[in-house]
Amino acid sequence: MTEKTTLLTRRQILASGVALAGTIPFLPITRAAAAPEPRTAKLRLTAGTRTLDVNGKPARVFSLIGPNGKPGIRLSPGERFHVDLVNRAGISTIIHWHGQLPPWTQDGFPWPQTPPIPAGDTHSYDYAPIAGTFWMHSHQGMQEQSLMTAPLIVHSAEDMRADRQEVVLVLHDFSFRTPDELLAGLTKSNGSQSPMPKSDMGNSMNMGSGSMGAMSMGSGMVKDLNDIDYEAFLANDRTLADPEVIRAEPGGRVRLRLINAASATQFWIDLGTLTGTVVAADGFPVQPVRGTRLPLAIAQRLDVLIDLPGNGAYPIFAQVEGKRLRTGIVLAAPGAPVSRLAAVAGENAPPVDLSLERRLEAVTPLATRAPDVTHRMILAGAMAPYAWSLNGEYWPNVTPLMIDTGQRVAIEMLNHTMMAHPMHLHGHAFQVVAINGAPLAGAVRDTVLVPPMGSVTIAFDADNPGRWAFHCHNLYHMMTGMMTEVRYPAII
Ligand SMILES: [Cu+2]
Repeated sequence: MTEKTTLLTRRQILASGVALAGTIPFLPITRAAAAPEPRTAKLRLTAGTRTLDVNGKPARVFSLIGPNGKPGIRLSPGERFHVDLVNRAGISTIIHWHGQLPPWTQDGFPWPQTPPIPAGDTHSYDYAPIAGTFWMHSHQGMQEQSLMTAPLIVHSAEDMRADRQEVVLVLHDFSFRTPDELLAGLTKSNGSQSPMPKSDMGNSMNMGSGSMGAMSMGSGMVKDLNDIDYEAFLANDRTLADPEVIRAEPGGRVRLRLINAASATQFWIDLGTLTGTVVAADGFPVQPVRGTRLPLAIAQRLDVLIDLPGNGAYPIFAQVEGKRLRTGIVLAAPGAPVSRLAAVAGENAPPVDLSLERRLEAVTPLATRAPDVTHRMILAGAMAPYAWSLNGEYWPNVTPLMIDTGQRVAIEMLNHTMMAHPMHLHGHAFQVVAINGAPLAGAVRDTVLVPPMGSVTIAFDADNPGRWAFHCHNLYHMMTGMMTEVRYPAII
């Protein structure tokens, strides 16, 4: 709670009328810099189960509870990720620290060398984390679909100086059906019997109607959206029927940490009457970009600075692409009345796109260098039969992409499908260097959306030897094949 202390200290100084100029401008900074004393004790993270209330009905889901009894882990500047993961979930599990860059044996992927943790066992992790907004989720079976996810927030020294109230917003898609039922519905060949409204749609040009979740692209092409009709969309585990209300100070300055932890849903963040400033993508700082409606693909994060303009209540919505459905939270001044919010927006949201990606620019880009090796990857697949592939291969029957330590590696991803694919590389932060063939000095991040029939090129330095998963983060695409391995030599 160092941050809170620092924050209050500065606010108290401000409230007392003492000018923060002249002799003491850096008082809070000095305190913040001196305050974090790296803990040597291990933190305890417990994988378990819990019961959520979703629109009045109980739902049994997984949980990841940190040392303070809240979901996930928050680290102070300089603190190591020194964690005992205790498996009380009643089933073997393994947790991936999404976007972090640990040695590969601590990445939380079920390689033969790093098997899942049996029920009842404890496994220890110890690595130097990178600062920013990250998250954690199971990489075992379909546990992530059952909400085995949580925030992983690593504070920087700059965070502690900034005097901003931190608000974490985690998004989920939710169904009372099990992930197995949902997957079976998608892969069932007889679409007319399927509970999935899109299973008969395929990769075709003929539009369905009603809740089909497809959208005209204006040129006669039809883009597929939303494989699954979810029953609820959660913001910090709650729907808009009973949203979380976070009390901000009047004129409050907020750092909103957005995490799309959904299984198969992409959102538009809608700040309503507010304007935010995007300052980080997937945890990595970007040059500031102002905006009110921000696309957030599956597994991505955005840090958005918001200065509340008054003493009112300000909803932060997340609207499902291609639909009117939305979820959200409310930022409200103390005592400000909060009116009931409609869970349905006035019109369908457009498909999540690269409009923001094109504007993002890393604060710390890769050093200028030509790639030593360029891998080309074809993203293929369709709704019927429901199966998705990379370079024609279906996980786990894949040929690893071989890279070598010291190389600058480029991967050109060509999407030959009518769906967008949020592609995530483990163990490396990459820079987005081209969109549809047009060069870009874009964001450094860990997950990028490759739009239907579009292409995105990423580049990174091969500096973390190991076996690394590279996959679509739409979990039903991943489960039906859209995953491969990036591997260094001499790692078996
Ligand atoms: Cu995909």
